[in-house]
Parts: sequence; structure tokens; C-alpha cells
Amino acid sequence: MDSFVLPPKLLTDLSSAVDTIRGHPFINVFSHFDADGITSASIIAKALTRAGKEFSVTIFPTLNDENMQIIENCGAECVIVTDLGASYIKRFDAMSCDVVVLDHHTVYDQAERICYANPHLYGIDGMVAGCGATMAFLFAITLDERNWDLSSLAIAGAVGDRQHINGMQGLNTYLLDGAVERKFVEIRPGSLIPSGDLVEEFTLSLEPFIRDVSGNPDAVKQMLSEAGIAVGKRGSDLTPDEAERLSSMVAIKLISQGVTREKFEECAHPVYYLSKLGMDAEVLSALLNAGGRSETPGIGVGAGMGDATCMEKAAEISNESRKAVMDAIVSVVGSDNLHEMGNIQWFDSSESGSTGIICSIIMCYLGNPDKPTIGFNGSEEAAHISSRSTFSQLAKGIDLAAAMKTCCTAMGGEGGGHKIAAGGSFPRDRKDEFLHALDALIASQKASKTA
Ligand SMILES: [Mn+2]
Repeated sequence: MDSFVLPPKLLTDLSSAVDTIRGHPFINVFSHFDADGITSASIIAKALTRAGKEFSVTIFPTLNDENMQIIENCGAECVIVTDLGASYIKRFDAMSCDVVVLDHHTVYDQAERICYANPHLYGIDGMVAGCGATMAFLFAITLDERNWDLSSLAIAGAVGDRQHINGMQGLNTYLLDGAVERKFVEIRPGSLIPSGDLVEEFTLSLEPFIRDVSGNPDAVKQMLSEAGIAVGKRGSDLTPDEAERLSSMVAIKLISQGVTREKFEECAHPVYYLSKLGMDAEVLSALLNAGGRSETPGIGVGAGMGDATCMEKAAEISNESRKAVMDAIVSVVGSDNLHEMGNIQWFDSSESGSTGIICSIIMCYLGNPDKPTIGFNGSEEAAHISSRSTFSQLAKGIDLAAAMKTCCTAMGGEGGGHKIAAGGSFPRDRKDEFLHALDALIASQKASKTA
């Protein structure tokens, strides 16, 4: 099979990143708290351990001015930043220590002094074809070929950032092909039916989100009985007939709730089974995401590094947070808390949190598929905003990275991310002003595309 060829400039940058860290016995690692950031940090931590280095890992919910100051004042001789950093390259350049940034977010500045690798710098789309974990992994195998086993983590990172949904692309192809060849990963056919206990999984699973069924065990049992399937069965135990009846029923429900073809195909995407870990990449990704977002994100990194106690704890946190997120979605959807404006739709999740996940589910399964979804969490003085779009909206000119940057900055805050998924923050009392500014900006993005 023709695999993806890594661009020469990327290889040069990776080698110089490896040279940069070689001379340092202790390295300060900074990363993001989502699945991609946690897998990135775990990959770096494993690679540094194997290279005989000592290190510390700090996990941030976001890189803002306050956290940037923490990095600037950490007194490190060498810093590695993963899945974060693209919007602060000038500040990293101005630091006096050695810095390696391995990010995939939109590029604003080129580095002058530090070592900065980002797919966008090599003409590769970091939104879909290489994530933080991919970059961390490429760094790890440049450091030592034996780090190929960390490809399992990197694939979980890419899945966490949803880069697999239209098939792995670009740098992720290189990662996946190599991992399959080395038997760390097996590609299995996808399904609309979860493999575990059907009542439990359909009740807690966010994907696919079935309106009036997901989150409600009685409705799940009703659906199973209509399909002639006994309560208590596991997805993996269904006969081919049962599996077919149940998937058609789920498919019909999804079509009738207006799920787009784009999303539908995405649900049936193949599954990456991580042979050495005995679980799907999506399951690992969910565990690490939950661990990373908890009060003690070290649990996520510990689990990523293979610690059994951390893994168990992460599974517990993950199940609790699945329940909480499900409740939050049901409360947003059930209470008419989703508001449509001319060009956007928005909801308030100040009570529930989990804004980003709710935003994704509403965008894909429940909201108006033609308008970007915005989540507003005003539980703190600085409100946190999440936004999600779809590929068909992007084709109409929508760019949430630019929109969030412009509108959050205009409100005295900051924002950025990817065209399809972006976030930001600003003082919470400027919510209405922000929503109107954003609605107008999205309108002008669409207009300038058609013009
Ligand atoms: Mn990422």
C-alpha cells in the first residue's frame, strides 16, 4: 500500500526538536486537558522516560495569558508544549529557554527561534489530517524507533479530535498504516450498535444520539422490544438477524430526526481496535478525556502511560461524566434551551458545564444542521464559549476559528481553534452583544463566499 510520505521539512523540524531536548536531563511538559492533549502528554512522558529523562507534566484547560505566564515563569531549561501553543508562538520565541511546540491548531505566526512543528506549516490540514498526538508521536519515533507502540495512544488522540470520521488522512494515514503493519491496531467494520450491554450503552451513549431514546432506559427497552431483542443482551451477542433489525431501526430513527447523510456515514465509520490494550480507540479516548478533564488530570496522563489504578479511576470518572453529560443534553434539549438566531443557534450551559460535548451532539443530531451551534457557559466571570460547525457549513464559507477570534477579542476576551470547532472566553455580561456580533459575522462569512 502507498503510505503517506512525511514532508522533508517536517522531518527536519522533528530532528531539531529531538536535538533540542537531548541535552536536557529535566523537561517541563505542558498540554491540553482533552483526549488529544492527554494522549500527547502521555506519549511525550513515555518517550522521555524511555530516554532516561526526568520531567513534569502540567495540563491546562486552555492556553490563555494566565497559563502562558505560568509557562514563562516556570524556570525550566527546556519546555515541550503539545496540542497547544499555536496562538502564542511570539511569546515562546521571546523566552530564554529551549522550547519545542508540537501543535496542530491554526497557525498565526511562524517561529523565529524555537522549534515549532505544526501540520499547517507543511501544507497539511491540522484540523483533519494530524492532531497534537500525531505530532507528539512523530516526535517520539524520531527520538527512538521503538516508540512505535505509542501509535495506539496517538490513534486514540486523533479519534478524540474526531480526525477519523471521514477516514484517516495525511499524517494520520502514516500513523495508522504503520500501526496496522506493526500489529498495534486492527481495523474492524463500524456499526450503529454498541458492543456492550445494550440497555446500558444505548442509555449512556452519545453517538449516535437517538432523540427521545438516548438517556432514557425505559425508551431503550421499548426500542429493543420492538426489534424483538431481549433486555440484557450485549451488542456483541446479537445474531446477524437481530443486529440487522436493530441497526435498521436505529437508522430509521436517526433519519427521521433529521441527521444528515454526512453524520450518518460518520456513525458507521470503522473501529480501530488497539490490540495490545484490548479496547477500541474510542473507548480509550473517552477514558483519557474524562481523566484529563477531572480535578486531577494526572489520572488521565497516568492512564495514558499504562498505570492500571489510573485506568480504573479514569473509567469510573468517565462513566460518571457520561451520565452527567447525558443529563445535561437532555436538560438543554428538553427545556427549549436551544435558541435560533438568523445565522446561529445557541444554548446556555452555565448550570451543567460540558459545553463542548453538548455543542457537538446538538450540532450533529438535534439542532438545525445549517447553522453553527454555540454553547455559552457563564458559570464564571470569564464566560467560556464552544462552537461547532459541519463540513457542509464550511463549504458555505463559515470559519469558526476566525469568527471566535474576532468576536471574543471584540468583547475583551480571546478565542480561536479550528474552522469547524472553536472556542473562546470573554466577560459573561457581554453575552447578548457577543451573540449579535457573531450572528452578523457568520452572515458576512457566508455572503463573502457567495459573492
Ligand atoms: Mn487537539
